[in-house]
Amino acid sequence: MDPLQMAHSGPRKKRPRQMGAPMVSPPHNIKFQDLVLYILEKKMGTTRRAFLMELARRKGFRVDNELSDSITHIVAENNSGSDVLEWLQVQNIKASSQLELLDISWLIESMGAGKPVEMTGKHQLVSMRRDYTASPNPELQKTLPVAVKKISQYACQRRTTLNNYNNVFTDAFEVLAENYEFRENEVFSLTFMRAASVLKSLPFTIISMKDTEGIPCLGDQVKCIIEEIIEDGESSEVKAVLNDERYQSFKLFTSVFGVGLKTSEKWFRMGFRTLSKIKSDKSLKFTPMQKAGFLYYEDLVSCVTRAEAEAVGVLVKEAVRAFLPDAFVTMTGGFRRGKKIGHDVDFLITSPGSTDEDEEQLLPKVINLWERKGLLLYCDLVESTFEKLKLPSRKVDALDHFQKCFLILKLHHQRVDGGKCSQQEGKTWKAIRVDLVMCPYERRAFALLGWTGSRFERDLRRYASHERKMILDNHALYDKTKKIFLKAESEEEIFAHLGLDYIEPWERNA
Ligand code: DCT
Ligand code: MG
Repeated sequence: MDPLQMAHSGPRKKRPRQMGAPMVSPPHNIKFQDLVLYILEKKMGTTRRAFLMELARRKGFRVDNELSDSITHIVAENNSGSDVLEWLQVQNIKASSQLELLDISWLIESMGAGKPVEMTGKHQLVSMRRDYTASPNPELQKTLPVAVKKISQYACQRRTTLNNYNNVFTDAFEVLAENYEFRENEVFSLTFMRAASVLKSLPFTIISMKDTEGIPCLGDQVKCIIEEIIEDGESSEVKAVLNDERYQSFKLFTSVFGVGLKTSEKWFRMGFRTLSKIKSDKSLKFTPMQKAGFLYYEDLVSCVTRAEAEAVGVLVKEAVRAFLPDAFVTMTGGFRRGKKIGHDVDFLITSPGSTDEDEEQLLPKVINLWERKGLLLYCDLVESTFEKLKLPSRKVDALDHFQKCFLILKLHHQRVDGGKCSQQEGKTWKAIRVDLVMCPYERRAFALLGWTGSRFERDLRRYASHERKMILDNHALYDKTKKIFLKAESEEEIFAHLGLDYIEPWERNA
C-alpha cells in the first residue's frame, strides 16, 4: 500500500469524543524513545493533523499535542522552511540545536518503513544543525532561540549537497559571475558566486521574495535578478550576457586547455571569434599546453564520467604502487564530492614510509612509465617548493607548494567498465585530463581538504582568518594567537581545530 495515499484518505471512523476527559489518545507503545514529534497544524488542518498523529502513535512514535522544549522533530506540510521558522518565532520557543524541521514526507516514509528513516536534504525544511551563527562558543549556539539562528555567510558552515533546489537562480548567477570574471570585475563576480553558493545550500526552492528574507549574501543587485526570474521566468540581464559576443568568445576560448583570460582577451581583440580560425592562423604562437588543448579538444570538452575516473584511478594506483607499495592514492576534486562528471580527475598521493628522496622521485617515475607505455599525451611537472616551517599563505587563492603534475593521459576504452562501451570504431581511447599531487604524509589531511575543493575550501580559509585568527592553507593550520602549528591526521581534526561541525565531502558542493 502507498502510505501517502493511506494518510490522505482521512479517518474512516470518527471516534466519539469522551465527555469530560482530556483529549488524549489511548496509550500506545513508544518504540522510538529518542524522538518526540510535533505535527504543525498550519496549512494542514485539524482533521488531517489528528489523523496523522494517531497513525504515527500507532506505529510507535511519540507525538506530543503541545509544543514544548522536549520536542525533537517538528513535522510540517505545505510549509517552506521560512514559514516554519517564522511560526516558531511567533511561538517564542527556545529550541535546542538538535531540533529538526521536517517535511511530512519524512514521517510518511518513516511510518511506511515502520521506523524513522534517515533524514536527508529533501526532508529537511531547515535543519537547526545546518544553520549556525558565527558564535565561537558551541554551548552558546545551542541555547540561542531559533529566530536568532541564521544561515551562515560562510559556506564552510553550511551543508551543500548536489541536490540543488534553486537551479534556475544559481545557473543564472553563475553566468553573471563568469561574465564579470571575463571582464575582470572580481567584486561583482564574487557577489554572484556567493549568492549561487548560498542558494545551493537551501533545503527548499525559493518561490517568493519572502523566502529570501534572512538569507545572507543576497544584496539588492542579486535580489533584483531573483525577483525578475520569479516574475518572468528569466532574467533579461542573463539573456543579454548569453547573447553577448565577448562572453560567447571568452567561453569558447577558455574551453581550450591552456587558454586563460589573457590569451582570450588577445584573440578577441585581434578579431577572432572561432577556434578553427585561430588554429589555422600562421601568425599565432601556441604554448605546448595550448597545442595539446587543440589536439585533444573534442575529448577534453566532453566531460569525464565517473566510470572513466575510476578507470584512471586503477591506472594511477597500478603505476604508483609499482614504485611505492605503501602509497595511498585518493581521488579528490569534484568526484570525491560525489559529482558524476568532471573536467579532470584529481589524485592526492602520499606514502607513510618513504624518504624525501623517494617522494621526490615518484611522480617522475610514474610519468616515465606512462611515457614508455605510450599513454602520456601531455605532461607538465611542477617541482615542490614546500618548506616545513613556512607559515600558511594568507591569500585564499594561493596555489600550494607540493610537487604536482598536470597531465593528459590516453585512456583505452577497454579499461572503462570492463570494455562495455568500447564498440566505437576507429579511435580506441579518450584523452583525459589528470592532476596528480604528491604530499608529505604528515600534511595529507590539509592537502586532502584543499584538493577536495570546491570554493568551500576558500571559504574555510576565510573563516579561519576572520573568525579564529588562524591561517589555513593546503599545507598547514597556524594559530596566530598561540603562535603554533596545529597538527591534524584527518579532515575531521582540522574542522575540530576551527571549532566547526564536520562537513562531509559530498556536503561541500558550495
Ligand atoms: N585546488 C587547489 N590548488 C590548486 C588547484 C586546485 O587547492 N592549485 C583545489 C581546488 C579544487 C580541487 O583542487 C580540484 O580542482 P578542479 O579539478 O579544478 O575542480 P573540481 O572541483 O574537481 O571540478 P571539476 O569537476 O570541473 O574537475
Ligand atoms: Mg577536478
